[in-house]
Amino acid sequence: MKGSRRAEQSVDDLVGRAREGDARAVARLISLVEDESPLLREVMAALGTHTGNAQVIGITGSPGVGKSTSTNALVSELRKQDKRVGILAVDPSSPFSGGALLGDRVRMQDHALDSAVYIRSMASRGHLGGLAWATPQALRVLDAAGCDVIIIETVGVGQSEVEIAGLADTTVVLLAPGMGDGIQAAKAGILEIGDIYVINKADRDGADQVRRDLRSMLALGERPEGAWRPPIVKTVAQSGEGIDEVVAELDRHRAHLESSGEMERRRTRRARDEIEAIAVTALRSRWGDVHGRSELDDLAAAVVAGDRDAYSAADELIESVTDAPTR
Ligand SMILES: Nc1nc2c(ncn2[C@@H]2O[C@H](COP(=O)(O)OP(=O)(O)OP(=O)(O)O)[C@@H](O)[C@H]2O)c(=O)[nH]1
Ligand SMILES: [Mg+2]
Repeated sequence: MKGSRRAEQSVDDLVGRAREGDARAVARLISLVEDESPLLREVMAALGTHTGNAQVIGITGSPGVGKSTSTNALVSELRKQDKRVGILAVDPSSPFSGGALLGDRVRMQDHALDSAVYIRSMASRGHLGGLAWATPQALRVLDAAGCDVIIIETVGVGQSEVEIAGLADTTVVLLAPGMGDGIQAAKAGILEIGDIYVINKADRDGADQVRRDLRSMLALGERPEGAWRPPIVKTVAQSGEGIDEVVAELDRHRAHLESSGEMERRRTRRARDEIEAIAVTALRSRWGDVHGRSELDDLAAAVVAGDRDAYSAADELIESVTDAPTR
């Protein structure tokens, strides 16, 4: 009892400090997410009422296309507007945070000492629920911590791109000349997920060709009247050229989401996915315990003895697994 009260106090304290923008408290809370801590239930209950303000931007694209450099430049632009920014660099393929993402930190170091910018790398492989489970929880933490804008950067590896699109209000797809992106675009299904397309490395030859290819591919998809037409912006992330235009398009897209009711729909869909991911993860982790249970042995013995059938045994097992409260 005493222990749980202490845990409660520390959760309240952590949440309180995170809400004041204390970076260490934010870091601790996101670590609880990464560790799938049993305390998360309390954390989320405490955070619940303080979220829903942040604008969530997903940035995706092939490795090396310039996502981190663009994020760095975007943050500079957003800081001019005095916005608090959270950055989640998610590597869906790596079981470790840090490591492969170290380079990202280097490219974002313009903001390393800015207390209004919070940068965090997160790994999601190895998590039972993967990206779909961990990222929304981390988003809630950053949202509650007062971030006006949260940027999720992920390395584009097929499914993860689509998952990120599901988590963001606005998805920015980066392409660059000389990366064979024209073909990749069609393959990875990014033509469906981009709200804004950015052709980065416009200082290189071929940017206009990529733009033409992309424009004709986007034009092939039918869009209903009044629907958002994804703009294409050219940038040189290293020098910051074109980044102001990206920010303007982000604002325009946000306004569109709000006026069309799409924001509400996206957020509701997100909450639904989140609930589902939590529920499925909880069920799966409980299911993992079933193997070792004597109950299963007893049911098996009863089936072998002809005392009952396998279906009713399975029903009983499901009931016993789902009766316990969710952790
Ligand atoms: N010429 C040119 N190079 C750029 C531009 N933007 C980024 N780069 C370079 O491209 C390389 C990759 O940039 P990153 O920002 O790390 O790309 P990324 O998409 O985050 O890469 P991953 O996280 O590894 O997938 C770096 O060497 C950047 O300096 C640009 O606009 N023009
Ligand atoms: Mg990167």
